[in-house]
Amino acid sequence: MLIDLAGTDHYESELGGCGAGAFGFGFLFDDAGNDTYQCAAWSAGAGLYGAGILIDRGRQTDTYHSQVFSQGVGGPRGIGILLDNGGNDLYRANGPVRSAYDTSGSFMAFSQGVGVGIRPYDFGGVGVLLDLGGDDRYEGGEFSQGGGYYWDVGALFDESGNDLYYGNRYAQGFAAHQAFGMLTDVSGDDTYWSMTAASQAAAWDQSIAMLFDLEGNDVYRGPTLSQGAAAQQSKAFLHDLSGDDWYWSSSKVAQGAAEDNAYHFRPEDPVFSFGALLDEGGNDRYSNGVLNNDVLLRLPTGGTPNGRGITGIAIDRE
Ligand SMILES: [Ca+2]
Ligand SMILES: [Ca+2]
Ligand SMILES: [Ca+2]
Ligand SMILES: [Ca+2]
Repeated sequence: MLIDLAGTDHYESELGGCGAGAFGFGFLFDDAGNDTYQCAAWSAGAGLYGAGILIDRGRQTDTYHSQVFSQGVGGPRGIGILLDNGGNDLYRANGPVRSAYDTSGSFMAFSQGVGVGIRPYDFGGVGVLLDLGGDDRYEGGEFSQGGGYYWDVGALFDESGNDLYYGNRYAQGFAAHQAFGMLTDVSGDDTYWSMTAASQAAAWDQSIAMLFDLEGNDVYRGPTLSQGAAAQQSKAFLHDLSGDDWYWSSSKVAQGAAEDNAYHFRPEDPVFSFGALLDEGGNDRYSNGVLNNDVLLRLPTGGTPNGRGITGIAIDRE
């Protein structure tokens, strides 16, 4: 355990640091100051076969720099929590660990409120990132910002402020392979920006993913399988409760959509996926043809194999 009560501090580590537990328990508490946490992997509130907790109680600006498996990550049978009490903070986990998909210019993160298992060897744990105030920047690579991968749970909760969420494949409320992931942002005018695939309430392979934004005029900019989109017997839900919002996607498989179900599809006992987007209030714009105070219901066309096709619902209420 490390407890620091004042001053502007700089914490630095490679593998396992800044409140990390591997086959054990690690705890870091910092009470005040503009702090920097430069801890590379399995760090900053990270647990695998154990628990790691990082609490920053001060309301000044803090900087969190990691590479992978950090900033509120629950690895196999682990619990990881990162709690920041306020301030305009920077969370970065975006390189240089190379992409899990060999995507040039993309990096593997598994960070910022993420549960991660070692598929198929062992299931994951619980990873949580809580930020209670300030205009924050979340910069993540693949698998970041409230999500689960392989039998686990991950969540990111941001209480207030005009925040920027930037991620890559599987980000901002995602779940893959029998997992649950959620991103909740209570207030502020927020920007959600993700690239490549599967973001902003995106679920894949018997998983559940959610994104809740309660207040503010928000911008959602996502790739394919995003903004309430599910595939392979999954469920996804994006719920924005107020504000003038803009939903943009590079794909039709977005904004209340579900696609392929080939993984576990049996014609005699078919199980499908479901994607939903619900926006309540405001003057909103959508790239996929949803109108204000209207419902866009998309159903599979006849004869598609494995229940494949863009299916889902988008509801806009004034
Ligand atoms: Ca903050
Ligand atoms: Ca916010
Ligand atoms: Ca909104
Ligand atoms: Ca709205």
